[in-house]
Amino acid sequence: MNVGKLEKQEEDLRQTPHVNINPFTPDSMFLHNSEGKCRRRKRTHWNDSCGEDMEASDGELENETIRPAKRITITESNMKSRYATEFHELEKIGSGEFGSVFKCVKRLDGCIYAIKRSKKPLAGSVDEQNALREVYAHAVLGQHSHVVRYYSAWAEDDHMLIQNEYCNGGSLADAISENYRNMRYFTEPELKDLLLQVARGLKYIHSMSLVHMDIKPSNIFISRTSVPSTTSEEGDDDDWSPDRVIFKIGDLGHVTRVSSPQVEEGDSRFLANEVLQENYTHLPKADIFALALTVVCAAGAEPLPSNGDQWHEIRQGKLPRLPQVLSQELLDLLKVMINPDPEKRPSAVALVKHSVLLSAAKKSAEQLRIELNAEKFKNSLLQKELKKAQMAKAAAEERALFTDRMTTRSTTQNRPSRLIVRSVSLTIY
Ligand code: 809
Repeated sequence: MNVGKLEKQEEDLRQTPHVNINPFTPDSMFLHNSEGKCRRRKRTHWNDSCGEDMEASDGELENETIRPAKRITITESNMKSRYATEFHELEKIGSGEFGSVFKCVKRLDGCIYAIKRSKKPLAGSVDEQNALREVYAHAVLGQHSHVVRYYSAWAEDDHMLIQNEYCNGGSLADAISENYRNMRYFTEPELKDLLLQVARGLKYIHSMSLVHMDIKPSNIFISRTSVPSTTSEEGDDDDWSPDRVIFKIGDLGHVTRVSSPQVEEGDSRFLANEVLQENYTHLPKADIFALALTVVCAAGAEPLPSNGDQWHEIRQGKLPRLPQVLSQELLDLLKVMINPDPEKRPSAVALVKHSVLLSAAKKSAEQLRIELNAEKFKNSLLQKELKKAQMAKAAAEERALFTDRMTTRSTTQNRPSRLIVRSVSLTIY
C-alpha cells in the first residue's frame, strides 16, 4: 500500500465522527448481509428513520463513512448532573432490578416525563448491549400513539438515564391489581379495545422489522385524556366527557430485529414455547402470544404460572380459566392467538382488522369523531366571539367617526377640518 493512500485513510478516519450505528434503522439493515455480518458502506444520510430529538441525529453528517468497529459506549457525560440541572424530580413511580423510574418535570419546558435511572452497565457487557438496544429501538420507533415516546438518553454519575413520555394512568398491571382489589375486571368491550390498541402498536413495531419480546401488563402504560363534552352549548370548561384511555407499549429493553435477532427472553409467564426452544423463525407471533395472555390477565384470570403443568397447558393452546363470561368469538380469537403453532396465530396486521375487534375499532373511530366535534364546537364558539369583537370594534369606530363629524361641523371655517385630515390619512393608508 502506498504512503499517500495510507495517509488518506488515516485522514478519513480522523474526520469520521464517532457515532453509533443504530442497528434498527432501515439503513443499517442493509449493512448486515444474510449471515448477519457487518459490511462497511457509504451512508447517504444519518438517522433519518429516527424520531425527533435524537441526539446523534445530525443532518450535517451527510455522506460520511461509518466506523462500526469503534462503538461509542455509554460514557459519562462531562456535565455535572444533567438530571438535576434539567429536571425537577416529583416522585418515584417504580423500582426494581432495573433501577428506578421517576416522574419528573423538565425545568425548561414545564412538561412531565418518566425517567428511568439505572446503574450504568459495564462497558462491553450484555447489559450494556441491552441498554443500547432500548435506546436504539426507541429512536427508531419514534412516534406512534400506541408506543411510549422516547425523548432522550444519557449517562452520568455511574448511571444511565432514559427520558420517555409520561403516561398518567400508570401501567396495565396497576389497573389489573386495582381491579382485583375491587373484584372488578375489564369488560368485554374494554378487553377488545385493549387488544386492538396494543395490536396497533405491535403492527407498527413489526412493520419496522422489529419485535418487542416482553409484552406483558407491566409494560403497557395508560394515558388518560379528557375531552370537552359536545353537549354544553356554553362550552363550559367544567363539562368534560369521560376519559379516553390510550394504551401504549413501553419498556423496549428486549426489542430485537426479526431477522438475525439477538433474543433476550422476556418474562416466562408470557413466553411462547417456541422462543424457549430457541426457535426464532416467527418472532412477531411470540408478541401475539404474549398479547393474548396480557388480555387474559385483564379479563381477571388468576396470576399466570412461570413454569410447571399449567404453564405447559397454556402452551398447548388451553386458555386459563376466566371469572367472567366472554363471547365465544372473543374466546376463539384469544385461543388462536396462543396456538402452539406460531404460524396459525394471527399477525398484528390481521388483528387490527379482525371482525371481532370491529366494534372496538368503530368505537375508537366514534371517540375520534366526538373529539373532532368538540374541537369544531370550540372553534365555532371562538369564531362567534371573534365576530362579536369585530362588530363591537366597528361600532366603536363608527361612533368615533360620527362624534368627529359632529365636532367638525361645529368648528370655525378657517381651522383645518379634523375630518379632512383623517380622511387624507385614510386615503394615504
Ligand atoms: O409513563 C411511563 N413511561 C415510561 O416509559 C415508563 C412509565 C412508567 C410509569 C407510568 C406511571 O403513570 C410507571 N412506571 C414504572 C413506568 C416505567 C416506564 C419506563 C419503563 C421507562 Cl421511563 C423506561 C423504561 C421502561
